[in-house]
Amino acid sequence: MTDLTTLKTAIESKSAHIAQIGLGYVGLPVACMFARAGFRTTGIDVDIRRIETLNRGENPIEGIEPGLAELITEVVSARKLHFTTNYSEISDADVVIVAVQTPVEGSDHRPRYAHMQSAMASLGAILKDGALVVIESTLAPGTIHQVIIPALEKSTGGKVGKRFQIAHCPERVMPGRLLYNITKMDRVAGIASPDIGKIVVTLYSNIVEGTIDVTDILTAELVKTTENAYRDVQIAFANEVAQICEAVGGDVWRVRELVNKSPGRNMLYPGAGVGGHCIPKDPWLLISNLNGNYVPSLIPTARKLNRSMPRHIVHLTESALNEAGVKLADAVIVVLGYAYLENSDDTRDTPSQALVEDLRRCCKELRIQDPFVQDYQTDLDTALQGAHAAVIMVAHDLYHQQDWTEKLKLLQTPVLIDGRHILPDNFDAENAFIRVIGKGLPVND
Ligand code: SAJ
Repeated sequence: MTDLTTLKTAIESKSAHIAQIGLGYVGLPVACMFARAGFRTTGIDVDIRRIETLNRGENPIEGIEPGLAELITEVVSARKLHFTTNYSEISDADVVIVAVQTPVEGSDHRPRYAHMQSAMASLGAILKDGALVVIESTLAPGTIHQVIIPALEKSTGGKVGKRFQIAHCPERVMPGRLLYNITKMDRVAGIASPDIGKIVVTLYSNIVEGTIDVTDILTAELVKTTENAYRDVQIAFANEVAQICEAVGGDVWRVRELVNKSPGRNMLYPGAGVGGHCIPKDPWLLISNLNGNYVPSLIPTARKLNRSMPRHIVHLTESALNEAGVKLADAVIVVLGYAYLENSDDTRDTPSQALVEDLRRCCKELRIQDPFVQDYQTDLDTALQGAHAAVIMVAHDLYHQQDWTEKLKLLQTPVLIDGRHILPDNFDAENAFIRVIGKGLPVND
């Protein structure tokens, strides 16, 4: 039985064996950083191809991740970090960090914890007595106590606080800044007792330069889901004001600029939609475990408004095509941008998917161009050549760099829908049919 003193000493002396379950955007950099800090570390994942890639010292994560590829090579060649699919290789782990996905699926937007429960069953069967289990995955409030602890008590046959210790340290990563965010951002540590808190702070101080804010487990679950629900509501507000401006002939970009001069205002950017692995999911996690004690309105409404933005872009496209004398059904349309975020290849929950599915049903031909997404890296001019309309869905640098007056000459009809305010405000729209999100057409007085 490892008592807390033994565990604390093992972590302080770096003799502790750390296991990382889940080697995605969160788990992989965390495992590498603990290995670089000097801990013997073992990474576990169910994806054998990912394990083989990693054991060759190669980086399986797409996109631009400064420092990650080099770090993987460094710690694997120093034999500080080993990857496996076999849970028996972590039966002597003193600390087990868990970062497996917690998706929200179906029309009810309920969380699906199958991956997590499977991991807890496999882990509990081999978990070392007294080991510390740290859940980094984003969880609906109450999940540690209602799902994780019961699953681990069942698979270990023991009790939390005795057979094993538990903590919840949600991550704040962002594609493109994985290592930077883990290192620099403050980290919330949800713990069950002050003694565990001291141990968790000692552990994470090896990789986190930011402040480690110790709190109770429920608060940690609430903070993570709330911070992303907050962002989703903020973006929804910007999207609503954009549509108000369109309706009255205003310019939301000028409105936002001046609103944000008012103290305490920080209106975010309207756009063609909200994608990614966090923002679309976490608001649903936050409100998924209320047991009828409260019926939320703002958060689900914001979610639905943001999910409606791709359809709004379809309406703008149809409006501009009609003005140009082209029916949607006869139109060849180019969608510019399929990633969910600028200058990224990450397409998880991308707004472009909903737009593409909508347009494919009602236009003659659909083309997709994205400089970062493997399947769509066609040359921009080739993609534009002969089309009736171009629809900008992502603010990739490539699209900012174009002379759109020239590019429009490649199209059969000069129709451009700007879903991310790429066009300069002084863009000469002479003889072109332009729609910019949040910029209304002149309203007849
Ligand atoms: N978006 C807008 N308007 C905005 C900001 C974003 O439409 O003003 C859209 C983006 O185009 C994208 C989606 O929302 O489709 C999400 O963008 P994001 O900037 O929030 O990027 P994410 O999804 O990588 O968010 C992550 C989150 N971090 C974690 O969950 C740990 C989020 O909490 C952070 O605020 C964000 O990174 C960040 O900016 O660091």
